[in-house]
Amino acid sequence: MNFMAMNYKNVMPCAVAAMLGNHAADAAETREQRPNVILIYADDLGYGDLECYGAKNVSTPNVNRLAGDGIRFTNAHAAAATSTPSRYGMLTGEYAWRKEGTDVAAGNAGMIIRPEQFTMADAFKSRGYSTAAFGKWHLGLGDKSGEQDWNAPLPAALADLGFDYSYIMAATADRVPCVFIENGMVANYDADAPIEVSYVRNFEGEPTGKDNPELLYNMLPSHGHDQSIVNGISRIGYMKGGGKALWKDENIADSITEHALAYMREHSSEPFFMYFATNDVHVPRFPHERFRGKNAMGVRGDAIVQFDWSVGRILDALDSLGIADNTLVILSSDNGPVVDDGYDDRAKELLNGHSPTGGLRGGKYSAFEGGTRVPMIVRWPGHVDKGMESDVLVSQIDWLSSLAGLIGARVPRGAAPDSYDRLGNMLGTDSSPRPWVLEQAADKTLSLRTPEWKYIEPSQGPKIVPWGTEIETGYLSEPQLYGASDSGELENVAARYPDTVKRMQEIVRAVRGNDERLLRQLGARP
Ligand code: NG6
Ligand code: CA
Repeated sequence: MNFMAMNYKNVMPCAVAAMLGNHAADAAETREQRPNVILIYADDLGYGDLECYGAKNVSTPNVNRLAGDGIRFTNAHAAAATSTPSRYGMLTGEYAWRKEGTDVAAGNAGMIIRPEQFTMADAFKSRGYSTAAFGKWHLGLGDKSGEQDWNAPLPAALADLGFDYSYIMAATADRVPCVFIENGMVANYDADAPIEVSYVRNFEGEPTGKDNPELLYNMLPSHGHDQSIVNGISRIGYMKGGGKALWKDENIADSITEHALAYMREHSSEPFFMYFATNDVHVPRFPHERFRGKNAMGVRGDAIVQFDWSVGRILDALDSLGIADNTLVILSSDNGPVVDDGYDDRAKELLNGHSPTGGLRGGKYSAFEGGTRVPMIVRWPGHVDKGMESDVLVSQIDWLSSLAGLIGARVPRGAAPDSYDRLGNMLGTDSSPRPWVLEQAADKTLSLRTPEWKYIEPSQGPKIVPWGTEIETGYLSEPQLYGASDSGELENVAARYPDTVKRMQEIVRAVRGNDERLLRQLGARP
């Protein structure tokens, strides 16, 4: 199959010609600019969960608008199939499997990216940008796991990673502490309700979902999630206190979005970088009442609509501030979708024919494509053509170096070792695919995808994600190879193409060993 010829569709031929013809000039021009950059990063939003990616039963007009004004990628990948390693890779340009302690983090994990590491935010700061992070963090806070004093400024937080301003959730909505952290301190701190957090034992006299199910007035767990109760929902981990600082689940999207809008208003006259990481559509799905009960798919559908609403608010703000043309917006997701992720929210029963992965096999956690192939949309009016679709192979691991390239930031030697400047792919000026992308499943099994193939290395884990999600892991004790046209990864052809398997294994070995020379020898340097 000729992928090069297929890379750009839905575009008038003259637009394609103009775009390709001006490639060099465009690149030179864009590299001298400092547009605002907004990363809209959804949580657990699947490849098939947006209307413009074929979602059933849900309309996402604001994301449609973004896609209509930019490029919609159909072969974009997160670096990992769960949040912490995916975000770690995206923000540092280093694969998470290279570093210990990057699995799904507890809410009291110490800060996983260390202050001395170079991050995407550092790149923007180095070029005079104002930088900010909103929403889901899930990369630890403070110096040491389990030793934070949540009642005082945390000794290590996002300011140490290049973010001037941050308003974040420490981990996930299903993990304590259930409070927002603003610039390294609990937001709306309530001195009458000091906060204590433990992932080891409960605090005396505090109810839990396990012992006090009668207190779960908002939602019941289906798996795990039976420890501390906040807002009638039990979570992972134990916490005490919080008082007025505790979030209300139905207001999380509003809080995150309003803080982001305030930041945009304040910084509209200087270049800014904003990492806008939504809680939607992660569990517990508890959208605001104004989105509730409207969707055939129940709360999971409502949460997708709420996500779309947040996107709309950001796009509207860009318009009303008059900065839309000078803002590069990237929208994507941290990993693939899951339906039952541990709360009894009827998401599975109510799918009504919708496929969150868009027909891909597996889902969140898994080595199959459903784990890591995600939506990705890029808009930059005047620089990226409108209404494009691209099947060029891209990975979030390259965002750091690509965006650094865009704004002329220098990446220090040794930093972001896995991130390559593929800006041309992102902006649609270069249709040559990355030779491969590497994906990490929940148990760190690696998969390698090239434009023609998908290889999954042998591993020993269970066939199905063990905690009730019903998701196929993709783990098998022998090598798996699927042709790109077999997008459902149904026919393992490894035995038929031993040379291809061997080559893919060599590439994985070269990447694992950080062996640039071998990569070059293999003709596989991105
Ligand atoms: C799992 C949780 C799941 C989710 C996930 C992390 C259970 C049974 N499951 O352990 O609900 O929180 O971790 O999701 O507790 S992620 O998107 O942040 O990686
Ligand atoms: Ca996630």
